[in-house]
Formats: sequence, structure tokens, C-alpha cells
Amino acid sequence: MDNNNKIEKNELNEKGFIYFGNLFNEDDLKDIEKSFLLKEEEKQDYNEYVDLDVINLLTSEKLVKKLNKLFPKIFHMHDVNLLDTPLLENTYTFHRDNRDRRTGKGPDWINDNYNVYTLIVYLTDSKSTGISLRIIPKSHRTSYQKTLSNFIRSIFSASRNLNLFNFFRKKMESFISENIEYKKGDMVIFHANVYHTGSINKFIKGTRRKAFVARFGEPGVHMSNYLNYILHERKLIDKITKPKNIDQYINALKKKNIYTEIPVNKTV
Ligand SMILES: O=C(O)CCC(=O)C(=O)O
Ligand SMILES: [Fe+2]
Repeated sequence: MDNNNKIEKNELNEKGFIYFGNLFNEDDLKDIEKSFLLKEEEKQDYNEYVDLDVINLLTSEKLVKKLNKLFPKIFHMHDVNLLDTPLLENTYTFHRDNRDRRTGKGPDWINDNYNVYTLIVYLTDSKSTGISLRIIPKSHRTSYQKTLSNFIRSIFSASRNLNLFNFFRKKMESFISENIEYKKGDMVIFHANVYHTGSINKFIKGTRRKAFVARFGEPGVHMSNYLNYILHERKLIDKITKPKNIDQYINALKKKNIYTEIPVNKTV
């Protein structure tokens, strides 16, 4: 690993996230934009795993090369989605993407090296939608449990839906988290167990953030735990095993050495 990659990996491990501006250009993203339209049209019938444009971005040279610079051995967690759901004021709250949400409780916390990652490529500009990403630095560590930040976060969470609290909620979220403004084509990678949320900075009626979200993991206990969680507890398994033409998805991953066996049954 060269020096620059070491610095980036260090930043990711220290803070829990890393940001890459301007990774994809208009041309790289034009096909995936069509997929968002297709998803809107097909609604629940839409399936990311058989959409060639999703597969192409997921296994694109740019993305895989960037990942491999940080992680010599990394696999796709069979968890990819086009995020375009509206975000509602006063209701969004910090969450983790891993299974064991409570700090220090459960197998995800048996060590502090949580190595399953969320990767987001944004398709919208945060300034034009008024919606950014907020991340609580270092919240992927077990030591986060006993911090003032975690206490404030729990109040932030409990005051969900209380309109009266909106002013204080905004104060709380800016006190505990880093605001990440992004442009189309930017990418963020974070430990899946870091607290984060889409956040409304300026309410602009009808705007939505659009993002390509995928998860990757390094081999080990966290990876198996995540696969079980996403495929069996969150029930993504049918979406992957039912389609007849799923081979193009599997083969594309294999070609880039980011394929890991799909556990058809729950293993842990
Ligand atoms: O709203 C965002 O920008 C983040 C989305 C997110 O947290 C997720 O898809 O897990
Ligand atoms: Fe998330």
C-alpha cells in the first residue's frame, strides 16, 4: 500500500469515514440515472441485481480500483440499492447500517475493527436539494458509548417527531456530527457501524437526494454476520436468488474478485 493510501485508510479508521470528491463524471453516471427512472416506473418490481447499469457501476474500474487501494481483499456484501426515498423534516435520525445497533452489544462489537463498509456515490448536489449527509466521527468505536456525544444523540433520537424541538435538534446535530456537503459524482465510504443520517439543512419542497449505496466487507466474522443480517434478517435473499438471469451479476463480481459466496441459509 503506498503512502497516500495508508493516510486515507488511517483517516477512515480513525474518524470512521472518508470522502472522495469528484470521483465520477457526468459520463460515468448517465446510465445509472436512467436506472433511477426505471426504478420509479417499476416500483416494487424493480430489482437492482438484474439491472445491468447497476452491475456496471458496482463493478466499474474506477470504483473497484479505488476500493482495492484501500482494501487489498474486499468483497461485495450483496447489498446494493438506489436510494431515492424522500427525507422528512424532524423524523430523520442517526442510525447505523450494521446489525448490532447498540454500542458494545452483540457480535459486531467483539472487537474494534469493524470491517464492513458502506459506500455511497451521490447523484445529486446537497446544495441544490438542501439535503446533506451527517456523520458522527469516531462513533464506530466501543468507547463511543460513554461519550457526551452519545448522550446528546440519544436525546436527538428521542425527540423525533416533536416539532417544538426542531431548533434544539438542529443545534444538537451540528454539535455532535460533521456535515458533509456533496456534489454529484462524489463518494463517501464509512464503517457501517458509524452513526450517520441524511440531514435537511434547508427545506426545499419536493427535493430528494439520490444515491447509489453499496456495502463491502473484508473477510472475517463481521462479514459473515453482515451477510446473514442483510440476506436473511432483512430478507434480501429472494431478490438475489429468484431471478433467472442473476448470473450476469455474479459473474461480473467474480471477474473483479469481489464476489463472496451467497449464504443461501442463515449460518450464524
Ligand atoms: O441519506 C443519506 O445520504 C444516507 C443514506 C443512508 O444512510 C443509507 O442508505 O444507509
Ligand atoms: Fe445508513
